[in-house]
Amino acid sequence: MKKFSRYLITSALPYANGPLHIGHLAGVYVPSDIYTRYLRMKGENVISICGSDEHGVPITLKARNEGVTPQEIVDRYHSLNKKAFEEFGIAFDIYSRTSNKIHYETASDFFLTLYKKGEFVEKTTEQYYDEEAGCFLADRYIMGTCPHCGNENAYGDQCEKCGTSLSPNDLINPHSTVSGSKPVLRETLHWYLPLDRYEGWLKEWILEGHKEWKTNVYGQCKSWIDQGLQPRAVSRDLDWGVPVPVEGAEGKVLYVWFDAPIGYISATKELTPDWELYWKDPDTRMIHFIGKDNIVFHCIIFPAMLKAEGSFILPDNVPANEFLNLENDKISTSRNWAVWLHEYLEDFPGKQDVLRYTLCSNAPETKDNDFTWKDFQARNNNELVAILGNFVNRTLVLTNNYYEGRVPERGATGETDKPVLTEIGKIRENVESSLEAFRFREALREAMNLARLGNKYLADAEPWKVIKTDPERVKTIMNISLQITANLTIILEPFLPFSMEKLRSWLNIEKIQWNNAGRDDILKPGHIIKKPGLLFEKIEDAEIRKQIDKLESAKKANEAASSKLLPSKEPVTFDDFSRVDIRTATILEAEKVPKTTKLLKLKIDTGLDIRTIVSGIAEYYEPENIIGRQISIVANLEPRKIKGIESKGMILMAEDKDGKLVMVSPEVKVNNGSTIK
Ligand code: B3M
Ligand code: ZN
Repeated sequence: MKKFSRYLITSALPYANGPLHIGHLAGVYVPSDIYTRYLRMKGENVISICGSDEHGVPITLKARNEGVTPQEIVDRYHSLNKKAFEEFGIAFDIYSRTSNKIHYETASDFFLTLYKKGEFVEKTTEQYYDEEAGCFLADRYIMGTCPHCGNENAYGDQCEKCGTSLSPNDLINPHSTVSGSKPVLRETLHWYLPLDRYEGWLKEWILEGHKEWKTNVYGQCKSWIDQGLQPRAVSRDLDWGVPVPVEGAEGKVLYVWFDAPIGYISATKELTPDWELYWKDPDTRMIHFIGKDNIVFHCIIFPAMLKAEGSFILPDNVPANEFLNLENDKISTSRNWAVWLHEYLEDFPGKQDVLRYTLCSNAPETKDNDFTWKDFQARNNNELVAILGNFVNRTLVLTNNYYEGRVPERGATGETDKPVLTEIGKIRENVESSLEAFRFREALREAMNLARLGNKYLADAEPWKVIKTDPERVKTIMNISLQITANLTIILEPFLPFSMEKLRSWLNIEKIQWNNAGRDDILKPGHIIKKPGLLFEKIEDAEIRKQIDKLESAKKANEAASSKLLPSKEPVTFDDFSRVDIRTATILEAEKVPKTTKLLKLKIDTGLDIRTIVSGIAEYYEPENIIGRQISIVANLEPRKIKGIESKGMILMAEDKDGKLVMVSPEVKVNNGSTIK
């Protein structure tokens, strides 16, 4: 692989509209920090960039709900999150924010460069406008009845009940969440990035040029490109964001996903006057650390923006992780189903490395993975305490007891010593190749093999017995064990920075450069070490019970909240009801709708005809499991286009106690087309 002279590491800018949780750390920030620390230990020229993403509708919505300004929201969470990253040792070189002046200037200039080059397509479309509030309505500011499941609180972009992704025009009886009034359609001008024009280049750059990218990343890029890229609007009718810097754009701001990635550039400008070396010199290797939901923005849209601007380098790799679940359920801010970083530190003060270790050991690197408190306890007690902590403690205590802390001379090495000394070098190479391949779970497992090696060596050599008969032999055993301990401070530093800082202080050494890892003479005879403390402490069942109880009460609170039945609707006459034609039908075929996570396309036999229905049930049913199922449908609903597919009718679904949708089916097989009355 090409040798680069410097590294630019970016980590996804978290939205400043809520606290950070373990999913953020596992998906993005622990891997990014491991890789950055590793590069620094190798003496590479590396900068690590991050900051708060402070625009976007979720922030303005939260501000409105709390009756404060968006600035107050982002100020609150910017400082909370910045502090949480610092407390977890996520060692960015800068943690900036996109409400900074330098970002407004940088994003405006970037837009103007593309605008003057004629890179944008200008298009006037009809959007919902609230005449009472005097503003255009972004998707989340419009609510109405979902045409699929009848949920009366569906948003303009999505029905959170059945999961169908919607556009505002789909909603029945839309109303503005700002004034409550019925919005009207008004023309509005926006600027579009013509991604379709970059399809050929993206095919070449990614599908041909970056076959080495992780399969989950490469696969998602390929499916987006193969489906054909569409122009994307880069502006919105909002009053919170970077104003569109051209004449006639009053009341319009840059779309948050246009301005946010430019936040990496503005943060770099803030950090160093040499920012152009990092962003424009082809000898810089740029790596984006993100979660899988950000792949399209970092692999397709932002690179197309950089390509269109023409003077920037492109990302060399984007090792995106999948999602972390918690106790077998999706982490959810709104359901308070999370382990919040600031709360973790209240319950486990000083145990940042235990969480870093667990989240790296279980990282969702190739598929979604699950965090459980039981596993957290096991990782700590059975690995950190019983292997790493035990080996280090014995080595340092015995050195203090036998030699008053002085590193002993090593005598002739025997048959049990030589393979151990060779293995130290091999483990360093294995850790290095895993880190270079962004396989952090594997790298950590390999690094822990060094602690396993030391633990076994000491247990087999039994210096506490041999000391009585062969004290010279014990000097060799302890010297080798001390060299292993010194090696651990190097190869575990990227993963467990707090613990390795402690261990270096007990060994009375400074941080050692990576290229010394594998050596068996780091600690010279006569070097004096200090008395050790405990590197890790056992975590008791009661502490874990407390965490699981916390989650149980969150679940109960959610059930209480979601069990509130929707208020009954206005009465209807029998004539009204009899106009709705509800029938039984059977599912003949089922498949996922591409580029959506919630929609299934079904071919059904209604007894009257064979037709297609698109339904937001992909989160609850696998296509192959519902072929042949008998369902109930509204057969005479006006046909509608959903993601380009004509859907004729609606499946009747009910919500179970966990808020999951289940089919409403006849209790026995009946003829298709049988009227439900
Ligand atoms: N604010 C994070 C998210 O989607 C998003 C990342 C921006 S990185 C430029 O949760
Ligand atoms: Zn719905």
